[in-house]
Amino acid sequence: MRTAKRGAFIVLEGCDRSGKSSQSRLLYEFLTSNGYPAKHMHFPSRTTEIGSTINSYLKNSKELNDQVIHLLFSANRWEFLKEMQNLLNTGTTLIVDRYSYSGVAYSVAKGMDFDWCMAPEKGLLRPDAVFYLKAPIDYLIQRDDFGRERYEKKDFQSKVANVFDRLCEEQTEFWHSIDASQSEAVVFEDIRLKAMSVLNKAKHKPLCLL
Ligand code: DGP
Ligand code: NA
Ligand code: NA
Repeated sequence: MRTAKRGAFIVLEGCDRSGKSSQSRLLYEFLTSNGYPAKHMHFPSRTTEIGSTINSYLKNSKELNDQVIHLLFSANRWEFLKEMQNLLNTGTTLIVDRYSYSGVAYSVAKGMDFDWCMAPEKGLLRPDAVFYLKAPIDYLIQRDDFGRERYEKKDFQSKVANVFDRLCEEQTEFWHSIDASQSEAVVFEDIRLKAMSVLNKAKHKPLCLL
């Protein structure tokens, strides 16, 4: 694996409506307009065949058992492993909206076993940094469009948040908690500063696996 001048792998995680999509887009735009090669990705990627099944599940037009949908979400990340590896190794920074941690958080929130949920993620790339956009659930559920998809229910989101909180506490080396209840501009300033430091450090570190 080439390690010189590789891109950084940055993940944004958080509950539904925590601002990940806007913030990851802002970061992507900031990097590209400042001359850093970058790509903006989002999981689940609903564009593949697996992704289209996931979409039907999320829109409540298809029922699947908990284990099956868990493995499909994971498979959807595996579909992009080679592409992500190539981009990082050729110097492109990846800004990824959700990743394996959503995989674990949403399934553990259903009562599934943590280690079972993490197992299919083993061997995927490990991010250089996870920015956890954290805000009170009562604040998130007031946001536009909340409640349209399967998981967008208050009690369920609280359970998801508990899993993210636990991951953030356990993986302090690369998880960064961001106060997502601040204005978009303030949140972005926090993310931008942290991201630049991550980009600098990642250049000298080999890519690792989960
Ligand atoms: P989004 O497109 O980011 O709004 O995600 C759609 C929904 O799917 C959202 O409620 C979070 C959930 N989700 C994302 N990734 C996973 C995953 O790997 N497993 C499960 N069970 N849910 C996920
Ligand atoms: Na959503
Ligand atoms: Na999103």
